[in-house]
Amino acid sequence: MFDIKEEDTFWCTADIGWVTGHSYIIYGPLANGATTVMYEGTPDYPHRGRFWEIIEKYGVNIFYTAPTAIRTFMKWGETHPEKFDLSSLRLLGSVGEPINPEAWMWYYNIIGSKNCPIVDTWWQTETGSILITPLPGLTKLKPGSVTHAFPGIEADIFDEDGQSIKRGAGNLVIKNPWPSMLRTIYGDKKRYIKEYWSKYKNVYLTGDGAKRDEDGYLWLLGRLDDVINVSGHRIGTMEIESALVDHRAVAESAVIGKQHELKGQAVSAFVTLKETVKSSSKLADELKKHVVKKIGAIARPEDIIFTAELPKTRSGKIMRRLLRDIAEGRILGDTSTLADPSVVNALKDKYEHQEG
Ligand code: 7RM
Repeated sequence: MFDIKEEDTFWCTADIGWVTGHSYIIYGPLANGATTVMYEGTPDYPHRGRFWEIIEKYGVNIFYTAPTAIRTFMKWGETHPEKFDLSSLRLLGSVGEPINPEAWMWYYNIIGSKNCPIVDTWWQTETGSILITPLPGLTKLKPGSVTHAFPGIEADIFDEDGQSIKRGAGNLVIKNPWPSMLRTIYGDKKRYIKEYWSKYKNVYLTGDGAKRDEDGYLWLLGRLDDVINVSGHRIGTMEIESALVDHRAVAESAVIGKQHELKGQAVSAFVTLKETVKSSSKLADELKKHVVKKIGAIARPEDIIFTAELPKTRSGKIMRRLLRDIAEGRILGDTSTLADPSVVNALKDKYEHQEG
Protein backbone atom coordinates (compact mmCIF):
# COMPACT_ATOMS: atom_id res chain seq x y z
CA MET A 1 0.00 0.00 0.00
CA PHE A 2 2.76 2.43 0.93
CA ASP A 3 5.59 0.78 -1.03
CA ILE A 4 7.62 1.15 2.16
CA LYS A 5 11.37 0.36 2.27
CA GLU A 6 13.84 0.25 5.16
CA GLU A 7 15.47 3.48 3.97
CA ASP A 8 12.15 5.31 4.07
CA THR A 9 11.03 7.93 6.53
CA PHE A 10 7.30 7.61 7.02
CA TRP A 11 5.06 10.20 8.64
CA CYS A 12 1.49 9.53 9.64
CA THR A 13 0.03 12.68 11.21
CA ALA A 14 -2.87 10.93 12.99
CA ASP A 15 -3.65 11.31 16.68
CA ILE A 16 -1.99 8.31 18.31
CA GLY A 17 -5.21 7.46 20.16
CA TRP A 18 -7.00 6.87 16.83
CA VAL A 19 -6.56 3.44 15.24
CA THR A 20 -4.76 5.11 12.34
CA GLY A 21 -2.27 6.54 14.82
CA HIS A 22 -1.06 3.43 16.61
CA SER A 23 -1.28 1.25 13.47
CA TYR A 24 0.50 3.57 11.07
CA ILE A 25 2.77 5.59 13.36
CA ILE A 26 4.07 2.59 15.30
CA TYR A 27 3.29 -0.99 14.18
CA GLY A 28 3.33 -0.60 10.39
CA PRO A 29 6.49 1.45 9.80
CA LEU A 30 8.49 -0.20 12.58
CA ALA A 31 7.50 -3.77 11.63
CA ASN A 32 8.80 -2.92 8.16
CA GLY A 33 12.11 -1.57 9.45
CA ALA A 34 11.44 1.97 8.30
CA THR A 35 11.92 5.22 10.22
CA THR A 36 8.79 6.83 11.62
CA VAL A 37 8.12 10.44 12.54
CA MET A 38 6.10 11.06 15.70
CA TYR A 39 4.72 14.55 16.13
CA GLU A 40 2.58 15.74 18.97
CA GLY A 41 1.20 19.21 18.41
CA THR A 42 -0.99 21.20 16.12
CA PRO A 43 -0.27 22.01 12.46
CA ASP A 44 -0.34 25.78 13.11
CA TYR A 45 2.07 26.13 15.99
CA PRO A 46 4.39 27.98 16.06
CA HIS A 47 3.41 28.74 12.44
CA ARG A 48 1.20 27.42 9.66
CA GLY A 49 4.07 25.84 7.78
CA ARG A 50 4.92 23.47 10.65
CA PHE A 51 4.14 20.23 8.79
CA TRP A 52 6.09 21.26 5.71
CA GLU A 53 9.02 22.31 7.89
CA ILE A 54 9.04 18.83 9.48
CA ILE A 55 8.98 17.15 6.05
CA GLU A 56 11.95 19.25 4.95
CA LYS A 57 13.87 18.79 8.20
CA TYR A 58 13.58 14.97 8.35
CA GLY A 59 13.37 14.26 4.62
CA VAL A 60 10.00 12.54 4.87
CA ASN A 61 9.37 10.21 1.90
CA ILE A 62 5.84 9.00 2.61
CA PHE A 63 3.23 11.30 4.15
CA TYR A 64 -0.15 10.05 5.41
CA THR A 65 -2.85 12.49 6.57
CA ALA A 66 -6.61 13.12 6.54
CA PRO A 67 -8.87 15.10 4.17
CA THR A 68 -9.94 17.42 6.98
CA ALA A 69 -6.29 18.45 7.43
CA ILE A 70 -5.84 18.92 3.68
CA ARG A 71 -8.89 21.20 3.53
CA THR A 72 -7.49 23.23 6.42
CA PHE A 73 -4.18 23.64 4.56
CA MET A 74 -6.12 24.75 1.47
CA LYS A 75 -7.94 27.32 3.59
CA TRP A 76 -4.61 28.69 4.83
CA GLY A 77 -3.26 28.94 1.29
CA GLU A 78 -0.26 27.58 -0.58
CA THR A 79 2.21 30.22 0.57
CA HIS A 80 3.00 28.02 3.61
CA PRO A 81 4.05 24.79 1.84
CA GLU A 82 5.80 26.86 -0.83
CA LYS A 83 8.34 28.09 1.74
CA PHE A 84 9.74 24.58 2.27
CA ASP A 85 11.53 21.93 0.24
CA LEU A 86 9.14 18.99 -0.13
CA SER A 87 11.14 17.18 -2.80
CA SER A 88 11.87 14.19 -0.51
CA LEU A 89 8.20 13.14 -0.81
CA ARG A 90 7.44 10.27 -3.19
CA LEU A 91 4.07 8.99 -1.95
CA LEU A 92 1.03 10.59 -0.30
CA GLY A 93 -1.81 8.95 1.61
CA SER A 94 -5.29 9.97 2.72
CA VAL A 95 -7.57 8.37 5.32
CA GLY A 96 -10.59 8.93 7.53
CA GLU A 97 -13.22 10.39 5.26
CA PRO A 98 -14.01 10.55 1.58
CA ILE A 99 -11.61 13.06 -0.01
CA ASN A 100 -13.38 15.49 -2.32
CA PRO A 101 -11.79 15.79 -5.78
CA GLU A 102 -10.84 19.44 -5.20
CA ALA A 103 -8.82 18.59 -2.08
CA TRP A 104 -7.29 15.58 -3.88
CA MET A 105 -6.06 17.84 -6.71
CA TRP A 106 -4.63 20.38 -4.28
CA TYR A 107 -2.80 17.63 -2.36
CA TYR A 108 -1.48 16.17 -5.62
CA ASN A 109 -0.40 19.49 -7.17
CA ILE A 110 0.81 21.56 -4.22
CA ILE A 111 2.17 18.96 -1.76
CA GLY A 112 3.13 16.24 -4.22
CA SER A 113 4.28 18.61 -7.02
CA LYS A 114 2.40 16.32 -9.47
CA ASN A 115 5.06 13.73 -8.71
CA CYS A 116 3.55 11.53 -6.00
CA PRO A 117 0.74 8.99 -6.32
CA ILE A 118 -1.98 9.39 -3.68
CA VAL A 119 -3.24 6.27 -1.92
CA ASP A 120 -6.77 6.97 -0.68
CA THR A 121 -7.03 4.22 1.93
CA TRP A 122 -10.42 3.01 3.19
CA TRP A 123 -10.63 1.09 6.46
CA GLN A 124 -12.20 1.11 9.92
CA THR A 125 -11.18 0.45 13.52
CA GLU A 126 -13.10 -2.81 13.02
CA THR A 127 -11.05 -3.91 10.02
CA GLY A 128 -7.73 -3.32 11.80
CA SER A 129 -5.92 -2.37 8.60
CA ILE A 130 -6.48 -0.90 5.15
CA LEU A 131 -8.84 -2.99 2.96
CA ILE A 132 -9.55 -0.73 -0.03
CA THR A 133 -6.80 1.33 -1.65
CA PRO A 134 -4.99 1.97 -4.89
CA LEU A 135 -1.62 0.21 -5.27
CA PRO A 136 0.88 3.00 -5.87
CA GLY A 137 2.34 2.91 -9.35
CA LEU A 138 0.00 0.09 -10.44
CA THR A 139 -3.52 1.46 -10.10
CA LYS A 140 -4.66 4.23 -12.40
CA LEU A 141 -5.94 6.90 -10.02
CA LYS A 142 -9.20 8.88 -10.11
CA PRO A 143 -9.38 11.90 -7.75
CA GLY A 144 -11.91 11.09 -5.01
CA SER A 145 -12.12 7.32 -5.61
CA VAL A 146 -10.63 4.65 -3.30
CA THR A 147 -10.31 2.60 -6.54
CA HIS A 148 -10.32 -1.16 -5.71
CA ALA A 149 -10.11 -3.64 -2.84
CA PHE A 150 -6.62 -4.76 -1.79
CA PRO A 151 -5.69 -8.13 -3.33
CA GLY A 152 -7.39 -10.91 -1.32
CA ILE A 153 -10.19 -8.69 -0.03
CA GLU A 154 -13.64 -9.23 -1.52
CA ALA A 155 -15.40 -5.89 -1.22
CA ASP A 156 -18.82 -5.56 -2.83
CA ILE A 157 -21.84 -3.26 -2.93
CA PHE A 158 -25.17 -4.84 -1.97
CA ASP A 159 -28.75 -3.68 -2.38
CA GLU A 160 -31.28 -4.16 0.43
CA ASP A 161 -31.87 -7.78 -0.63
CA GLY A 162 -28.22 -8.75 -0.72
CA GLN A 163 -27.84 -8.61 -4.50
CA SER A 164 -24.53 -7.29 -5.78
CA ILE A 165 -24.85 -3.90 -7.51
CA LYS A 166 -22.60 -3.80 -10.56
CA ARG A 167 -23.10 -0.07 -11.30
CA GLY A 168 -24.54 2.40 -8.80
CA ALA A 169 -24.87 2.90 -5.04
CA GLY A 170 -25.65 0.66 -2.10
CA ASN A 171 -24.19 -0.83 1.09
CA LEU A 172 -20.46 -1.52 1.20
CA VAL A 173 -19.79 -5.08 2.41
CA ILE A 174 -16.81 -7.43 2.76
CA LYS A 175 -17.49 -11.02 1.73
CA ASN A 176 -14.49 -12.93 3.06
CA PRO A 177 -12.49 -12.90 6.30
CA TRP A 178 -9.17 -11.03 6.54
CA PRO A 179 -6.20 -11.22 8.94
CA SER A 180 -6.86 -8.25 11.24
CA MET A 181 -10.65 -8.47 11.37
CA LEU A 182 -12.78 -7.79 14.44
CA ARG A 183 -13.76 -10.93 16.40
CA THR A 184 -16.25 -9.53 18.91
CA ILE A 185 -17.28 -6.41 20.80
CA TYR A 186 -15.68 -6.65 24.21
CA GLY A 187 -18.31 -7.90 26.67
CA ASP A 188 -21.14 -7.68 24.14
CA LYS A 189 -21.12 -10.52 21.62
CA LYS A 190 -24.83 -10.05 20.84
CA ARG A 191 -24.28 -6.51 19.71
CA TYR A 192 -21.33 -7.63 17.58
CA ILE A 193 -23.56 -10.07 15.71
CA LYS A 194 -26.43 -7.61 15.44
CA GLU A 195 -24.39 -4.67 14.14
CA TYR A 196 -22.12 -6.40 11.66
CA TRP A 197 -23.46 -9.82 10.71
CA SER A 198 -27.27 -9.63 10.73
CA LYS A 199 -28.25 -7.72 7.62
CA TYR A 200 -26.68 -10.26 5.24
CA LYS A 201 -25.78 -13.89 5.96
CA ASN A 202 -22.01 -14.48 6.37
CA VAL A 203 -21.18 -11.05 4.99
CA TYR A 204 -19.61 -8.16 6.94
CA LEU A 205 -21.66 -4.95 6.90
CA THR A 206 -19.39 -1.90 7.01
CA GLY A 207 -22.12 0.70 7.65
CA ASP A 208 -20.82 2.85 4.77
CA GLY A 209 -22.57 3.72 1.54
CA ALA A 210 -20.55 3.33 -1.66
CA LYS A 211 -21.01 3.31 -5.41
CA ARG A 212 -19.32 1.57 -8.31
CA ASP A 213 -18.79 3.66 -11.46
CA GLU A 214 -18.81 2.58 -15.09
CA ASP A 215 -15.12 1.57 -14.89
CA GLY A 216 -15.68 -0.56 -11.79
CA TYR A 217 -14.04 1.99 -9.44
CA LEU A 218 -15.35 2.32 -5.87
CA TRP A 219 -16.43 5.66 -4.39
CA LEU A 220 -17.35 6.11 -0.71
CA LEU A 221 -20.51 8.12 -0.02
CA GLY A 222 -20.38 8.46 3.78
CA ARG A 223 -21.94 6.64 6.73
CA LEU A 224 -25.38 5.14 6.11
CA ASP A 225 -26.69 6.79 9.31
CA ASP A 226 -25.96 10.15 7.65
CA VAL A 227 -27.74 9.52 4.33
CA ILE A 228 -30.40 12.16 3.70
CA ASN A 229 -33.85 11.28 2.38
CA VAL A 230 -35.49 14.22 0.57
CA SER A 231 -38.97 13.37 -0.74
CA GLY A 232 -37.94 9.75 -1.18
CA HIS A 233 -34.59 10.50 -2.84
CA ARG A 234 -31.56 9.19 -1.00
CA ILE A 235 -28.60 11.59 -1.11
CA GLY A 236 -25.18 10.96 0.43
CA THR A 237 -23.81 13.78 2.61
CA MET A 238 -20.55 13.51 0.67
CA GLU A 239 -22.14 14.44 -2.66
CA ILE A 240 -23.55 17.75 -1.40
CA GLU A 241 -20.49 18.58 0.69
CA SER A 242 -18.25 17.97 -2.29
CA ALA A 243 -20.44 20.28 -4.45
CA LEU A 244 -20.20 23.03 -1.81
CA VAL A 245 -16.44 22.71 -1.37
CA ASP A 246 -16.12 22.92 -5.14
CA HIS A 247 -17.23 26.59 -4.88
CA ARG A 248 -14.27 29.01 -4.73
CA ALA A 249 -15.52 30.65 -1.48
CA VAL A 250 -15.89 27.43 0.55
CA ALA A 251 -13.21 25.76 2.68
CA GLU A 252 -15.24 23.05 4.37
CA SER A 253 -18.84 21.97 4.81
CA ALA A 254 -21.03 19.51 6.68
CA VAL A 255 -24.47 18.60 5.44
CA ILE A 256 -27.30 17.01 7.41
CA GLY A 257 -30.93 16.07 6.93
CA LYS A 258 -33.28 18.01 9.17
CA GLN A 259 -36.87 16.87 9.85
CA HIS A 260 -39.25 18.54 7.39
CA GLU A 261 -43.07 18.28 7.37
CA LEU A 262 -43.46 17.83 3.62
CA LYS A 263 -40.18 16.45 2.33
CA GLY A 264 -39.42 14.08 5.23
CA GLN A 265 -35.99 15.65 5.46
CA ALA A 266 -34.59 18.94 4.22
CA VAL A 267 -30.92 19.64 3.58
CA SER A 268 -29.14 21.94 6.05
CA ALA A 269 -25.58 22.92 5.19
CA PHE A 270 -22.99 24.16 7.67
CA VAL A 271 -20.29 26.01 5.75
CA THR A 272 -16.81 27.31 6.62
CA LEU A 273 -15.56 29.96 4.21
CA LYS A 274 -12.02 30.53 2.99
CA GLU A 275 -10.29 33.10 5.15
CA THR A 276 -10.43 35.89 2.59
CA VAL A 277 -14.19 35.60 2.03
CA LYS A 278 -17.02 37.32 3.99
CA SER A 279 -20.38 35.66 4.60
CA SER A 280 -23.56 37.26 3.24
CA SER A 281 -27.10 36.21 2.34
CA LYS A 282 -26.16 36.80 -1.29
CA LEU A 283 -23.36 34.24 -0.98
CA ALA A 284 -25.76 31.80 0.73
CA ASP A 285 -28.09 32.05 -2.30
CA GLU A 286 -25.17 31.61 -4.65
CA LEU A 287 -24.11 28.43 -2.81
CA LYS A 288 -27.63 26.99 -2.99
CA LYS A 289 -27.63 27.62 -6.74
CA HIS A 290 -24.20 26.04 -7.06
CA VAL A 291 -25.47 22.81 -5.45
CA VAL A 292 -28.50 22.77 -7.77
CA LYS A 293 -26.22 23.21 -10.76
CA LYS A 294 -23.87 20.43 -9.64
CA ILE A 295 -26.39 17.84 -8.41
CA GLY A 296 -29.98 18.94 -9.06
CA ALA A 297 -32.90 20.72 -7.41
CA ILE A 298 -33.50 17.83 -5.00
CA ALA A 299 -30.19 18.53 -3.23
CA ARG A 300 -30.82 22.28 -2.81
CA PRO A 301 -29.99 23.26 0.80
CA GLU A 302 -32.96 24.72 2.67
CA ASP A 303 -30.58 26.70 4.86
CA ILE A 304 -26.89 27.55 4.89
CA ILE A 305 -25.29 28.26 8.25
CA PHE A 306 -21.89 29.96 8.10
CA THR A 307 -19.53 28.88 10.85
CA ALA A 308 -15.84 29.35 11.59
CA GLU A 309 -15.50 25.77 12.94
CA LEU A 310 -17.28 22.44 12.64
CA PRO A 311 -17.62 19.95 15.51
CA LYS A 312 -15.02 17.23 14.93
CA THR A 313 -13.51 14.30 16.76
CA ARG A 314 -9.79 14.22 17.42
CA SER A 315 -9.43 12.16 14.24
CA GLY A 316 -11.11 14.93 12.25
CA LYS A 317 -14.47 13.28 11.62
CA ILE A 318 -17.37 15.72 11.53
CA MET A 319 -19.97 14.80 14.17
CA ARG A 320 -23.12 15.21 12.07
CA ARG A 321 -25.22 13.73 14.87
CA LEU A 322 -24.51 16.86 16.93
CA LEU A 323 -25.32 19.10 13.98
CA ARG A 324 -28.68 17.31 13.67
CA ASP A 325 -29.29 17.91 17.38
CA ILE A 326 -28.61 21.63 16.83
CA ALA A 327 -30.76 21.89 13.69
CA GLU A 328 -33.68 20.10 15.30
CA GLY A 329 -33.41 22.06 18.55
CA ARG A 330 -32.58 19.05 20.75
CA ILE A 331 -30.39 18.89 23.80
CA LEU A 332 -26.91 17.92 22.59
CA GLY A 333 -26.04 14.23 22.84
CA ASP A 334 -22.68 12.90 24.01
CA THR A 335 -19.98 15.50 23.26
CA SER A 336 -17.14 13.78 25.12
CA THR A 337 -15.24 12.75 21.98
CA LEU A 338 -15.08 16.24 20.48
CA ALA A 339 -11.65 17.74 19.86
CA ASP A 340 -12.94 21.14 20.98
CA PRO A 341 -16.22 20.99 22.95
CA SER A 342 -16.75 24.77 22.83
CA VAL A 343 -17.43 24.61 19.08
CA VAL A 344 -20.91 23.09 19.39
CA ASN A 345 -22.15 25.55 21.99
CA ALA A 346 -21.02 28.50 19.89
CA LEU A 347 -22.73 26.95 16.89
CA LYS A 348 -25.91 26.28 18.85
CA ASP A 349 -26.12 29.93 19.95
CA LYS A 350 -25.48 31.08 16.42
CA TYR A 351 -28.06 28.74 14.91
CA GLU A 352 -30.79 29.73 17.35
CA HIS A 353 -29.95 33.37 16.70
CA GLN A 354 -30.07 32.94 12.92
CA GLU A 355 -33.36 30.99 13.11
CA GLY A 356 -34.94 33.59 15.38
C1 7RM B 1 -9.35 4.43 9.53
C2 7RM B 1 -10.60 5.01 10.17
C3 7RM B 1 -14.08 4.39 9.91
C4 7RM B 1 -14.96 5.16 8.93
C5 7RM B 1 -15.34 4.33 7.73
C6 7RM B 1 -15.65 5.42 6.71
C7 7RM B 1 -14.61 6.50 7.02
C8 7RM B 1 -12.18 5.95 6.56
C9 7RM B 1 -12.00 6.45 4.45
C10 7RM B 1 -13.35 6.67 4.86
C11 7RM B 1 -13.92 7.34 2.72
C12 7RM B 1 -11.67 6.73 3.07
N1 7RM B 1 -11.19 4.25 11.13
N2 7RM B 1 -13.41 6.36 6.17
N3 7RM B 1 -11.32 6.01 5.53
N4 7RM B 1 -14.30 7.11 3.99
N5 7RM B 1 -12.65 7.17 2.25
N6 7RM B 1 -10.42 6.58 2.59
O1 7RM B 1 -11.01 6.10 9.82
O2 7RM B 1 -13.07 3.52 12.62
O3 7RM B 1 -12.20 5.80 12.83
O4 7RM B 1 -13.59 5.23 10.95
O5 7RM B 1 -14.26 6.30 8.39
O6 7RM B 1 -16.93 5.94 6.95
O7 7RM B 1 -16.43 3.49 8.02
S1 7RM B 1 -12.52 4.68 11.96
